[in-house]
Amino acid sequence: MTVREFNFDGLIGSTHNYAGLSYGNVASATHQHRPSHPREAALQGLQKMQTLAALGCGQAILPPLRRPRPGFLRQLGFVGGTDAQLIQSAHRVAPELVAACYSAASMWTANAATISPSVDCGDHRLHLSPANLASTLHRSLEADETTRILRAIFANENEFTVHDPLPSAAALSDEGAANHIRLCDKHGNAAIEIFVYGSDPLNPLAPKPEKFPARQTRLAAESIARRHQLDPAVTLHWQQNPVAIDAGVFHNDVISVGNQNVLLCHECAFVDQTPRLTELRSLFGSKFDAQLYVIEFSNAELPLADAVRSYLFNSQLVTRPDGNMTLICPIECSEIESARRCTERILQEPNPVDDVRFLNLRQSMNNGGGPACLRLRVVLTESQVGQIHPGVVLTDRLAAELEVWIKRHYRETLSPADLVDPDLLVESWDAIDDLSRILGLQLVA
Ligand code: SUG
Repeated sequence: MTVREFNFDGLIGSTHNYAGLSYGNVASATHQHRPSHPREAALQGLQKMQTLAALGCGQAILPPLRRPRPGFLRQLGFVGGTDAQLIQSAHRVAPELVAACYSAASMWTANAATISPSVDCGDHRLHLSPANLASTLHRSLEADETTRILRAIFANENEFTVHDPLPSAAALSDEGAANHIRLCDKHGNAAIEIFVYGSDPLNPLAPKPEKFPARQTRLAAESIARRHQLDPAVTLHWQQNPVAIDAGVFHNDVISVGNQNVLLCHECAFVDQTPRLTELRSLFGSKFDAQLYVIEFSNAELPLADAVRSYLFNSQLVTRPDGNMTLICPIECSEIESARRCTERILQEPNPVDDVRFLNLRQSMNNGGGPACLRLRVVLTESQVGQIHPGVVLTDRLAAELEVWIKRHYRETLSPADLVDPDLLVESWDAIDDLSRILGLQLVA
């Protein structure tokens, strides 16, 4: 069957700012309260999408959520005649709550949902489980809106099932595809799906991080695999190494990345890594007539701190139409010596990766979001491609329109104090109204 992998990138929203809301995310804490550059951020993200499209990869966008979301402040008991007054009064008491209602974090669409292509699923529909993002307050506000948008884009119920997010409970905390790896020989064949969890609330004896929170639970991952009707024989649940979480690896996609028959990982990625990888090799060998390339990096080659600073494993690994692979790295990987050497090793060793690109995504990186955070992978059959909402597929024309839209609506600079500026609210909502028109998609509930 002809299939195509699409990357749905988050179009970076006009309220992109550094509020330091994500405990355990080192970059977010480091850049807290610094001015951000929303226009530059969005153009950097668009540039990445265009690079992928030029490589021949399927490229689409997920729109930013409408921010601010003053209804959240009202739910928490704040009052104000107008939304601007409400925001100002809440800001006097709790600026971090105002930052949460202004957050543009939906840009990191690797956390929007977990996707299982139809070929992996018992009912042969493509399953999407929007993430509840229950472990951080600002991101938990994304789940209902993301679900609505995914239902509008993947509307055909004969082809797609968009589930509700899992109940928003600590034991079911789910961060989406950032903790999910799909390995196979070809995208069109049923794959091995690996779910990586950070904590196992039903097993008090499981190892735990000591410093930072584990965001993904085993119970959430198992529930998603069940809903997606995955074959248990090729569905693996691995635990993320708590040492990595304590070093700032808040999602698995900061310590490993897989695509088809290639898995890049740090030696500190998983609990019991050696037996896990042995099990994977044997499963892959029994299922596919293709070689699995596991490229593991030692702590000596790439200290954990450098893995987190460079975001090497948050590179996007994509298959080009010629069958070989390109690694889209953050530019930091070319600047940090250890990470740069790792990219050289990948190119030197025999494996399908023959091209490495370094992209400047610093505005997103400063909040802990690299190339792979900014995209949600969706493997679609030819007929499913025709069923998604066409307005979100990136064409040259849409890219040009988005560039004009960004330049028209986005500020150059945003400081934390600007979040109480009533003009920012109006500007941000106008931008979303205009985007609804460009995409032909109703973005306001
Ligand atoms: O959830 N940052 C995001 C970054 C998400 C990265 N995604 C993946 N690894 N897939 C997060 O921590 C920062 C928000 C702030 O500080 O304002 C933030 O939410």
